[in-house]
Amino acid sequence: MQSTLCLILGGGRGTRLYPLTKSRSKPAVPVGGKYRLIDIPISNCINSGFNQIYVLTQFLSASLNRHIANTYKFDMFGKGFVEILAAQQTNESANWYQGTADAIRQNRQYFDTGAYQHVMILSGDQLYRMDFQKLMDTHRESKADVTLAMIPVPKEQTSGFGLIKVDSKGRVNGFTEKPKTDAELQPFYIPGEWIERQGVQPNGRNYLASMGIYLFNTKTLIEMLDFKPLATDFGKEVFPRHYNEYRVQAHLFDGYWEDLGTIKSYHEASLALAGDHPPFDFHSPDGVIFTRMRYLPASRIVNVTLDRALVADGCVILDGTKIVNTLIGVRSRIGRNVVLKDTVLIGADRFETDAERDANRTRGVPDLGIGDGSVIQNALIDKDARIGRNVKILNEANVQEFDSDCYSIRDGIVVIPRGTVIPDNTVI
Ligand code: ADQ
Ligand code: ADP
Repeated sequence: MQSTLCLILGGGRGTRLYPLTKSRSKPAVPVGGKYRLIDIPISNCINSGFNQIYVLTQFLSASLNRHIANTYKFDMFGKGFVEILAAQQTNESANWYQGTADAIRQNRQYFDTGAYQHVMILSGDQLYRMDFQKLMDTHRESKADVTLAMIPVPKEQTSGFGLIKVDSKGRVNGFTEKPKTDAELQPFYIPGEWIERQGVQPNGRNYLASMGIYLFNTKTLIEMLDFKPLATDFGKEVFPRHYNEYRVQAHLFDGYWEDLGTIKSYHEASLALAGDHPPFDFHSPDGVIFTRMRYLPASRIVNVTLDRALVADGCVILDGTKIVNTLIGVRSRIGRNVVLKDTVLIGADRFETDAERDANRTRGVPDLGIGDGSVIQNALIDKDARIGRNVKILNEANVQEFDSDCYSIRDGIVVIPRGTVIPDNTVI
């Protein structure tokens, strides 16, 4: 009875990533030009030797199902499986998942079987590469009931995380979720020497933030989930309640780890992939990130200036275009004399034929992709958008938040939702 079940939290309502989550569940959100968010934690599990995986999501989406079914095939991974568990009305419950602990509790039938000694709970919206065997080593060596993966962060970044206090051996003796004031934060200061003793350079990072990655003994998980009043959330309730009576251990991680849960963090982390020495490297030889094979042709790039660009498969980029610090997703078609700067282009689901493009002309509809002469800066263009000719997306008024049928603005980033048509000469 040594096996470990991995449960990936695929996302609540996904409101912070809206409008990327307008027509898809969070795990299905594209990332890195050709992957989906869910590929990251699943690949980490598989690369760490954990291949029994459920993805918990709020609604069944055909595209997520298809992606998982086509990518993670049984015969590739031995006795493993990757399956989706969508919140649904059952005899026991008529509710959507109310929070992380509730989502896990509603699926206890899958781990409360006697077959799994450990349950590893992961978030579905983070970009990182981690060997979970090391987490397991810490868990075993410290004989913990539950082990939390922690990353050192500086004070400025503490407000979005669960923070811990630890004793000299790394046993957790304090937990607070998203402290709001300095007074709340103060007891969670960790001396640099403690962090250094764990083999990690603190570099001014004196707080330990929970990465939302938890390794439980199954028995402990069940006890904590059954504890009354029933907890909805791990960070808000389960850990603050139980760190005292159980052996809760911290496992330190010191690699790149970024939460992609908001438009701003998604945009920033995506653009970082296009830079020199990207902090997360899809080209790394260890830890392949899996995704669905698409059999796309290589990209055709005519007379184009590219400076810090990540270009996925199947793109066509035409004459006179200039691309700076930009991520270009699968099947993107970019016209002539276009300027793209600090922009994430998610791509398209299909290629248009010449005949379809002729028909677009007759109907006065722009082609799929970006039309000639358009200038786009600091934007996020979702799949299958049709951006006309000479469109300007510059947000010159520097609007921070806005919503309309055609576009949204989040933290100053203009987001064009999936399938939107932006007519020629539009200025945003
Ligand atoms: P948050 O990221 O704010 O903090 P939360 O919204 O609970 O936490 O999300 C954790 C993960 O669970 C995300 O992947 C999210 O998409 C998913 N999730 C949330 N609600 C869900 C639901 N109802 N059904 C299915 N999945 C759901 C948490 C911890 C902090 C920690 C940060 C690290 O609470 O302590 O520091 O994660 O990012
Ligand atoms: P993405 O992963 O970016 O959505 P895919 O390459 O998976 O793109 O799919 C491209 C298009 O083909 C999408 O419109 C998708 O819905 C469709 N598609 C992919 N696989 C299938 C399938 N097995 N059956 C039907 N449609 C599919």
